[in-house]
Amino acid sequence: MSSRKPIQIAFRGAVLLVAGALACHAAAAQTLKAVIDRGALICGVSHGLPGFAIADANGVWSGLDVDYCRAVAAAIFNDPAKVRFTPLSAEERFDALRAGKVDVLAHNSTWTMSREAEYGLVFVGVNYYDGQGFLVRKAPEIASALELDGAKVCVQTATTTIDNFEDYFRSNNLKFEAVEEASQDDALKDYDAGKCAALTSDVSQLYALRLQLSHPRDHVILPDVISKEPLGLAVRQDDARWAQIVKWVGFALIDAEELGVGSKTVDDALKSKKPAVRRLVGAEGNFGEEIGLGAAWAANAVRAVGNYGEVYERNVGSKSKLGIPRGLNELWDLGGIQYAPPIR
Ligand SMILES: N[C@@H](CCC(=O)N[C@@H](CS)C(=O)NCC(=O)O)C(=O)O
Repeated sequence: MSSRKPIQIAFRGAVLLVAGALACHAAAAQTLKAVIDRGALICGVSHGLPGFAIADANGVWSGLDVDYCRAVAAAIFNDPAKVRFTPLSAEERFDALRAGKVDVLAHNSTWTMSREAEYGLVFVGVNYYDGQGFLVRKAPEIASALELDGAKVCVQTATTTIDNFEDYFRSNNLKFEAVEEASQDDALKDYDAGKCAALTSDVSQLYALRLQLSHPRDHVILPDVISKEPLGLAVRQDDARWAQIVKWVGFALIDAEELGVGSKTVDDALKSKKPAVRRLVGAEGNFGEEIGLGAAWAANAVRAVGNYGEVYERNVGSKSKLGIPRGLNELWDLGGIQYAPPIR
């Protein structure tokens, strides 16, 4: 039996508790170090959604989410190839992030309050402002989702999609039957096989999914947008420094577009006399160092993937098969809502 007095034992216990808490905190704040030690960022992405994250036959990934992962890798390593992609289902994505299987989640995920609260994560910006819509077979009698009364609708589970869709039909007093699948592929197959009158999903996904149908031209996306789907990257809540890094890489891509700095002009920008450009590319100030990176963090990210406009156009915009107009994702000073705080 211990001969120590209770007060000594209590003191020792308190010291251990404090030490434990500090150790925990230190461990949590180590994502950047873990990434550097590993020599690669691990990014959780979708299984395969054209425009956002998809691997080709050689295993080379592309997409808007993929480019954000590459931009973070470039900001850290000056090498956009230092990233490993972990495909995750909609159901497993947030648990995988919480469990530390990925450093960042870039999975066409909608920023919602409950996802932050329940999964201990934080969204660090919006890389695509989306909304939910409906894909239907072209038919003169269906011009709006309000005409889908009594319809069977194909939908993927474990998404915001299914909740929005039920809210919309109920609030408009419409009857519906949800044909649910755990994967988007199966929901698409059901729709293509004629099991449903409509497929509902984020509008950007509908553009991508339509291309995979047997006869894409026979289908239209209805004009109704029934929800707000701000899609963004998420990280764990317990590493504020890491959240800052991923957040500011995203902001840098948007600021770069606003300042007219792109993948082809970033080296000229190093010689610019404009203060905001000089701060962005690291010619003035020590913004990169302040978040644990090098001075060229943003210049390296932009050189690797381009500014936000380039990333958008290449993956989902006019230069891609999807051809989605910029719309809400245009910069704030050009009529959209993409807006990044200044680097200063
Ligand atoms: N933005 C919505 C919808 C996301 C969504 O539908 N994701 C699908 C389409 S990529 C997905 O992750 N599918 C992959 C899978 O479940 O395996 C959300 O965050 O819930």
